[in-house]
Parts: sequence; C-alpha cells; structure tokens
Amino acid sequence: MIPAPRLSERAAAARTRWSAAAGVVAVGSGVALGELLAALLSPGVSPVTALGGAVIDVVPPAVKDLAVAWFGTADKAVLIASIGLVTLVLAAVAGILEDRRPGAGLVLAGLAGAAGLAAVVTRAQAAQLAALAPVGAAMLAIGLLRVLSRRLALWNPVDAARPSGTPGDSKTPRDSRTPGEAAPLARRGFLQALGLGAAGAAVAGAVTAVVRRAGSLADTARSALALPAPKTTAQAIPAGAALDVAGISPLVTPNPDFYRIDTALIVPTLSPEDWTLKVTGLVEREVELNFAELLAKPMTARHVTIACVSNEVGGDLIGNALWLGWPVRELLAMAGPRDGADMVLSVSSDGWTAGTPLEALTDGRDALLAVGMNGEPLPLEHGFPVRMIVPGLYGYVSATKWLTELKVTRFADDAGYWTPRGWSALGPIKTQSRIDVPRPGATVTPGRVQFGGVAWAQHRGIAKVELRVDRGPWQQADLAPGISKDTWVQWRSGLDLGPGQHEIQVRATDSGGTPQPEQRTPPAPDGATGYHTVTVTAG
Ligand SMILES: Nc1nc2c(c(=O)[nH]1)N[C@H]1C(S)=C(S)[C@@H](COP(=O)(O)O)O[C@H]1N2
Ligand SMILES: [Mo]
Repeated sequence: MIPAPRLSERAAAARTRWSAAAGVVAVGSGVALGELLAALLSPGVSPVTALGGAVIDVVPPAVKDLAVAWFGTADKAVLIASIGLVTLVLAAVAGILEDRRPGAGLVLAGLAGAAGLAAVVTRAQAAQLAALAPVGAAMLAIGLLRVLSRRLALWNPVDAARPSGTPGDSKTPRDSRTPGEAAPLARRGFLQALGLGAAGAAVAGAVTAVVRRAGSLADTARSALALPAPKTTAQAIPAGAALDVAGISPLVTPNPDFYRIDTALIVPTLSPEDWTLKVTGLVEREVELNFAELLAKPMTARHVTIACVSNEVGGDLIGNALWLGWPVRELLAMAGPRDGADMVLSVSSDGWTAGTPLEALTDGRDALLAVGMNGEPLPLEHGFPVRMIVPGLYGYVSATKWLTELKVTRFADDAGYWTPRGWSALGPIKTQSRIDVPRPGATVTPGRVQFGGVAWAQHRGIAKVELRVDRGPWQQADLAPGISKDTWVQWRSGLDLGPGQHEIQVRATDSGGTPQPEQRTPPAPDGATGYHTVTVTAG
C-alpha cells in the first residue's frame, strides 16, 4: 500500500512537469514566430519590446526613476528579462492549466496574445502589417498547446507510472488506457511534437537574430548620417495652409504615420557605404554614382504628396512629406539618353521595378533621387538610403524605394513590376478629394457643422472644392493655400444640417478646370474615381 501513492504522486509530478514544458514550448514557439514576423514586416517593432514599452507607459514615473537608479542603462535589458521571466511562468501555468482544464490554458495564451496585439498596434512606429506578428504568435501558441496537451493526455504519465490494474482508476476517461501498451507510442508522439516545437522556436530565433542584426547595422548607419543642407530650399509654407480643424489630415505627414506600400517581405537593409546607382540602357555613357557622390550634389528640398494607385476613394494611402534629393534629370543628363528612349525603369535592390515616362523625369518637375524625408534620412521602410519621388505619378510607376539602377529604355521593350499584373503602364495621379471630419457614421449636433479634409491633383493643382448635402446643390468650400501644385491642399466648409441622417459628398476641380469624375471605378487598372461620400446623423 505504501509504494502505490508514492508512485502516483511521482507520476502526477511528472505530468505537471511535462504539461508545464508543453506550455513553455508552445508559448515559446509563438513568441519566436511573433518576433520573426515583426522583424520581417516592421523592423522598428518587436512584440516583446512593444509589450515592454506598454509596461513603461503605464508604470508610474517614480517606479521608472527607481528602475533607472537601480539598473542604470541596463534598465531596458532588465525590463525585457522580466517580461521574459513572466512570460515563462505564465507559459508554464498555461500548460498546466490546459492539462487540468482543457481550454483554460488556451484562453490564457489568447489573452497574452491580445495584450501583445494591443501593445504592438499602439506603438507609433508600427506598420499596419505588424499586427500580424502577435496574431500569428497567439495562433501558433494556442494550436501547439492544444496538440501537445492532447498528446500528453494520450500518453498519460500518471497512468503509465502506476502499477497495472490499480482498481477504480480505469473508470475515469483519462486513466482508461492499459499502461504499457499504447504508452510508448503516445509518449513518442508527445515528445516528438515537443521537440519539433522547441526546434522550430530555436530556428525562428536564429533567423530573427540575423534579420535584426542586418536591420540594426543599417539603422546605425542611418542614425550616423548627416544630411546636407539643400541648395534649392523648400518653398515656404504659405500662411493659412494648415487649417485649424480638429481631426483634419496634417498638412505634412509625420514619418511614423506615413503609409507604407511595397512587395518587400523583408525590408531591404542597404548599407550606404556599399550603395551605388547605375544608369544603364539607352544612354550615351553608363554612369555609376556612390552615396558620398550623391550627397555632394546640390540638393533640392520639396514638399511632394505621393499616393498609391490602390487607394480607394476616401482611403488613406496618401501622404505629404518634405523630400530632400538631387533632381533625377541631372543624373540622366550625365548619362545622355539616346533617341527613341521614352521610359526609365527604376530598379530596387529587391528586384522590384517601376516604369516612368522619361518625359516626367526631364520636363523640369521636381523628380528627385531622394535621401531625406521630413528632415531625416529616409526611414528603412521608406527606401533607405535612396528612393525616387516624382510629382504627379502614382507610386507604382515612380516612387522606387531602395533604388539601385535606372535603366533608360522604351515602353515597347520594358514594363514595371505591376504592369503585367493588370495595372496600367502609365499612372498619372487622378484628381481626388477626401472628407476627414466628421468621420463617417458620426453623430453631430444639428445646425452648422464643420467639415474638413484634403484634395489633391498633383502637378496640376487644385482650383476648387465643393460639397453637397443629400445630392443638393454644390456649395463651395474654403480652400487653404497649397504649398505647391505638387501637394495636397486642405479645405473646410460649414454646412447646415437639420435633424436626421445626411449624405455628404465632396468633389475637387483641378486648376485646368476639370472636375474629378463622379463615376465610381475601382483602383485597377489606373486609380479609383468617384466622390467620397460620408453619412452623418444630426441629432
Ligand atoms: N522597392 C519598392 N519600391 C516601391 C514599391 C515596392 O513594392 N517596392 N511600391 C511602390 C508603391 S506601389 C508605392 S504607392 C510607394 C509607397 O511608398 P511609401 O511606402 O514610402 O509610402 O512606393 C513604391 N515604391
Ligand atoms: Mo502603390
């Protein structure tokens, strides 16, 4: 009688240990996957450090001071280590919980994932894609925990360690298997899954370290960079260009809020020392330029609003920044385009290409080989160290990031990345306007309601913005002075709204007198058209 309970106690302890191990491996694999996804999708963000940042945000200043006093500059490392430790303990608890009450551990893992998601999406530097990291992490952790805990139940070390035929035990479903029969197989099943999970986590960790190292080297080079002052300074922002309307898009988009669109699964991390730009193709002489040579050129600073062809009516794939760069036409002049050339295929380090009309790069507009964005070197996600910016053209035919080559060619011989994929070879930006406030679906006080937003017709300029209520007559909005015809402009309008639901529409007219088309068309193949329409309720 004495050895039996001891054996069973030992077995129970073993089972607790294995279930804790299952939790640690499941959550560890999830965290490793999350870190890897984040490193690839949004180099500025790691779910673990985002969680650390969120902790710092909610911790009272006195505690922060104490932490700095105790740990000095190691305070961040201590914080990350503490988060690691708490995660480890929670993971073990989740594993044990899941084994005792199936489902409870999964809920715990899900909650941790939700905390990670909240932390990541509220970080300013997070790209929208970064949300995938905690979501993927939680999904993997939950899935793996479920598999491991089921296999553990099948193996059932409690039962296996018990002398066979202990009466009474066989009635509970968990202890129903005759030990020694299926046990070795089930044991292998559990241990295999556990080992696989641990190995996967280790591989993901190693890959993350390599990716992060490349990113931090580029980041270091970027921080060390001093941008030259522009020879041609930016146009002054006219007084009144930025309207005092709460919730309106800022006239100049801060870098962390700037939309990001590209096909790069891994953000290229180029070293400025190794960077070169080649001009090839239909040219009198091939030219090659390194980064130091580029920085030594007379720079131009210009506000230019760039936009994505995929932007839906009312969408936010558009932003206005102050770009610093050397005019593309100067480089092309050094190379000397040959007769017959009508396109420049700009090539990214990752092989992505854009086809830009040679004309748009040589007609005197401020098409730049840009190195600066809003007073800083280009952020890695926005093309560090050099990208192209061409006023008036959608990004897919002009705004090549991580630029490495300009091939002078012909539309008849070459095509940019998106053209064979159903998008037009030419992509001039269409006149568009957007209502920023009130937000769609908002409830407002009946009477005079303040509307505000932006309108754009790059390189043509905006002449007029009008609004209409419930398809009534068009009423002209107040237009703020624009920085240039290459930037968007803000507008505002006070509209009288009686009680009830109203549909408000906006339309812009470019400086050539052409109003934006009313007909709704999808983004493909060359940009969406139609009026931005919002519904608000007065009452
Ligand atoms: N290398 C590279 N450059 C690229 C792209 C890309 O996929 N790869 N996408 C383009 C598109 S479609 C747009 S709209 C702009 C977006 O620039 P941003 O991410 O800096 O806002 O970059 C352009 N440059
Ligand atoms: Mo785009």
